[in-house]
Amino acid sequence: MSTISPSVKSIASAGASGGAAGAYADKVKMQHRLFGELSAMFAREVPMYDRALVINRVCNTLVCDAIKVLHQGFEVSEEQIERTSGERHGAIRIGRPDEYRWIGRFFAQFAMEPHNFYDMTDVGSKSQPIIATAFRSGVNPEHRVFSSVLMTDYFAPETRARIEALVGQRQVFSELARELIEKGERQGGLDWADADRLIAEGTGRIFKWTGKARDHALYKELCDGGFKIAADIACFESHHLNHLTPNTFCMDLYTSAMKFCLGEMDEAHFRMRAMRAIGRLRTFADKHSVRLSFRHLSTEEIAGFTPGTLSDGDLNAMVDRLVARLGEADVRLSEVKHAGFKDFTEGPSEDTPVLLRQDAYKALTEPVTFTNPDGATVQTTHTARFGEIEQRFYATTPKGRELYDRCLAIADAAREKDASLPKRDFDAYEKLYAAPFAPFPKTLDGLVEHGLVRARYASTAKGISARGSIKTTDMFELVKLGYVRMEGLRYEDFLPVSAAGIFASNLNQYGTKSTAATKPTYTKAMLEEILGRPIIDTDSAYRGLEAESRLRAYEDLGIEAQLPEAELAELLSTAAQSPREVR
Ligand code: OOG
Ligand code: NI
Repeated sequence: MSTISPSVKSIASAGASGGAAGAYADKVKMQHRLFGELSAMFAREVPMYDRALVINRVCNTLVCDAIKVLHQGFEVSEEQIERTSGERHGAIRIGRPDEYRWIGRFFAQFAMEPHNFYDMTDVGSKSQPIIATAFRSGVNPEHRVFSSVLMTDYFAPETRARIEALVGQRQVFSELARELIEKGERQGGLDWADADRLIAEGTGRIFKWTGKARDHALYKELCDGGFKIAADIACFESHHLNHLTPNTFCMDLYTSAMKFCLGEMDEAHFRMRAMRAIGRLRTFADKHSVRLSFRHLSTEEIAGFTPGTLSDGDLNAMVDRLVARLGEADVRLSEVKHAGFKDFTEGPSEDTPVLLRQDAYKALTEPVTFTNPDGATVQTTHTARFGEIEQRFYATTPKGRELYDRCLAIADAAREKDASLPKRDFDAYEKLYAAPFAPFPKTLDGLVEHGLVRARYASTAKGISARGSIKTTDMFELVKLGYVRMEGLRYEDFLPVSAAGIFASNLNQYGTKSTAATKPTYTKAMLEEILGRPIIDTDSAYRGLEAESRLRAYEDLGIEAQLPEAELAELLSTAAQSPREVR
């Protein structure tokens, strides 16, 4: 009898959402509906967003066409592309601790828990008076919201008092929203009618852009004093989304398509870039990367695909189709008011599949009506909302993360030394930026072998039928024998340095130095206190997922008893950190 199974099973059932489920709406389904509605809201608010989604959809479909050729047997329906393209992350900036706690309680109704502590006051010259966490599901998350809260004690007492007085006047959560959240907490869930009411509170009030603000004098003073972030938070009426980011299957194709549609890149140049982006899929779109983007497919199904060749003729035909489609009226971005696209993508070089890559069209200048304390109104503009895009890759181990941080620092420095290179000679720029990432292997096998990224393991039918004759517990060996299948774990979180870059670039202000007598220090415990709930550390969560999958695989193969006792104990305790599904 296996010594592991009882423990694994008890780990697996601990923390499940419990008895009330069933009577109420599935929280993950609620989450999908919430983000569908938020996306529709944002599309109404920001025409650029809506059109960029069409471009993303066109590019993603083309990537699917290429993968169909490269992996015979790969099938993806329109509906699945739609679903995969529905993944979003948003960002909100909050003014008061009590508002922040309501936000935490709101997201908990949608099975979204706080993951990681991001201290934005501690990122060098890009520092902002902000601490944050991101709300998402623990298991297979599709949506997330980076949620920050303004730390007013970062400022000198007089500024602090004015910010607090202004932000203290508003009530972002209506009485109905608060009642619904309390009801959900009491009952352990909400029925669909209540769920829809709560979602409507989100799109109709909590996350909605109103174009209305208060106290223009204070706004101006804060902006001029270098505290744009405080102005962006304190003077507005809601926790409006400042961006809502879809995911792309191919960053380089999407960014070139955007620049082409914005009129920043001519057709000949676009053709060249599109050819290269799609052509690179021949190397990069291996089976493991297909699994990263298409989660409706199991590793088992993907293993069954047979390799095909994408000819230059195929490539040409695809690019022709793309150019024709992007010439249509619905994606003529040059006709929409905009501030252009960023010159380069943040994150690892295009050949290094770790963590995430992000890019964006720049923040739009939008009309705002200020109401002053004396009742007078001021018509002006505010520039903060922008159009991010992202592509997610493998989650790193601490060793992988450390290597990434080192490579990134070198690559960033090289880029800064010649800031106009991306515009002058993109090829040369790509080479320059990729060179520092050379220490990273470029495939999942290599990355796992060097202990740089996390993976998940599962026994195969072949392995199970070999039960009793298996003589090794070495995972690489087991994978080689075909007894175990490996897949990379996708990185589901944010990166403080790149988040800091986003604050800096869309506020058009590098960072804010503390004006308090001594700069306060902030801790995860402080944010947990504000939230009233623990913040999950995702390093342990990824480690837990990996360990739990190992245990299961060993158990399926009947080789857990071959593990040294200490190793087994270690695996069991690590596996206990694995996130539980809440529905
Ligand atoms: C949040 C920035 C963080 C990301 O993708 O890193 C973020 C903000 O600008 O409020 O969304
Ligand atoms: Ni973002």
